[in-house]
Amino acid sequence: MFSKVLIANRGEIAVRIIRACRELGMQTVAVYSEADRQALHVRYADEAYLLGPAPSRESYLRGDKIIEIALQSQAGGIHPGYGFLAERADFAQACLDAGLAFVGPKPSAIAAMGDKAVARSTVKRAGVPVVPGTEGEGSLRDEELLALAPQIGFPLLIKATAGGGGKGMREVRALDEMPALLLSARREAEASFGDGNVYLEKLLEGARHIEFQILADTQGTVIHLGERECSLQRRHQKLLEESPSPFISDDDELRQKMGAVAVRAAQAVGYVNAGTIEFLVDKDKNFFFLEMNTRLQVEHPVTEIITGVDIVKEQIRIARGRQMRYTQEDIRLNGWAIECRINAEDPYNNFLPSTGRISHSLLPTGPGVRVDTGVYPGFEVSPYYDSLISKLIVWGETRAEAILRMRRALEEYKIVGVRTNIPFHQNLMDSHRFMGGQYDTRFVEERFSMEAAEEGKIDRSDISAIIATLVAHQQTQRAAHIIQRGERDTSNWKWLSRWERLQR
Ligand code: MV4
Repeated sequence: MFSKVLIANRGEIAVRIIRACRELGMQTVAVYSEADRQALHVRYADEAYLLGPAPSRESYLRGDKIIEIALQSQAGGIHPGYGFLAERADFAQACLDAGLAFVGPKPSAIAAMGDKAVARSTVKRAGVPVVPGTEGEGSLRDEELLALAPQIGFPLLIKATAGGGGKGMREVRALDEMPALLLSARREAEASFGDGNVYLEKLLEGARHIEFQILADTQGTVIHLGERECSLQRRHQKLLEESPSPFISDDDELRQKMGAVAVRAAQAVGYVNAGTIEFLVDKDKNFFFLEMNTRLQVEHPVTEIITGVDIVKEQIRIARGRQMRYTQEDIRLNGWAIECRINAEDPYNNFLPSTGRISHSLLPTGPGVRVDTGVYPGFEVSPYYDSLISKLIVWGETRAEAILRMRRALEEYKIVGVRTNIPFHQNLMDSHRFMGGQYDTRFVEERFSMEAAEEGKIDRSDISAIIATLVAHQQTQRAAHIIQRGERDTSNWKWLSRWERLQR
């Protein structure tokens, strides 16, 4: 059984994985690019090896070199983190062929879920609801797609079978615009994935993006760890995640139903290790399988915080062939967790990536606060990788307490040297729609602007606290009661207790 793990990643997630290994008493091997000589993950690991030049293609995507380093350093397993090689079935297979454990699912499960059309038909056969669309897994020609489109109905979406991240996705409002959109979708998919194959799905408008965390061991036990609300995103980049989802938080029956379906979807491909089932949920709480992510996700901490399960440690135990330490009945959701992704980017300039040396930094601490970071004062943020520099996660007994705590933590957090999206998160925490949990996947792009948020910011927290209470409960009689009372004292504590009284 292996006791040394190579971490095939960088940044905050590499540090996160090293910490889990350390707690398990396992040795760690880091790999790094020329841009990451001074990186935190290199310092934290027991050993570190240079992969090559900064561009990912020449470093973190060099699966051959990474396997070679694992063998030389006598690591017995490779943890891929997220991104880079995490969802490459060929890499997972190459690890197994070299006699290394891959801390993740089997190559066959990665491949089945990686092809979105195969994933759709596989889970559908297992009784999982999917959005109406084209059936089967082979490639369809334009004439066939054009003939099927009217049966599915408009508006619809063209999606790349190799897809993910919205690449190669096109909205089609009418049949006559479809040939041109098919052409551009195929071109984009070909350029992004080297595969121009596409399929069709009916477009669900104004839906929420809710995902379920799955854990499965090699003995056949599959459990879910509840959901995460991931609708707050911009251009397919998530900005904030929370658990539970405000949309289903009070509906445990729906949660258990979706969770059971998520487990069934994972079982349909013989899934082992940690994974995530993404659903779209419409206003009427109908839910549909969207895709499965066959990796550890950026937002896994919100689930860890409310379940108490260390997902990364559990991943490693599972990869060592151990039985899971939990059954479904052991899993309880306690309180509320929110994660803000802190990116080196300028929210006042179209979220343009920001690079440079971090000269000073002060991390928020104290009760209910966790920061997963890959940087420190003196570190140079380079343009070669994604702009995520840390994740700020808070826990509260209730959603309101978590929001107030996040406000406090964002205020404490100081980073000098690069621009960050912290001001964006601060404005978001003051947004009435966010406070009321009333947002879908279009919210940030269509209804939120930094300028509008900052107009009349004087006295913002008190005013917004009252309005949040009202917005969240505008349909209820009890909310009307509060308006009539017209109380003036609106300190955070009063707001909190009032909101919580209303939510009971
Ligand atoms: C959809 C959809 C609406 N209807 N499918 C976006 C990326 C890819 N993972 C799937 N995506 C979507 N698929 C149907 N049938 C809306 C989206 C979508 C979305 C999904 C999750 C999170 C954010 C999103 C933002 C825009 C569109």
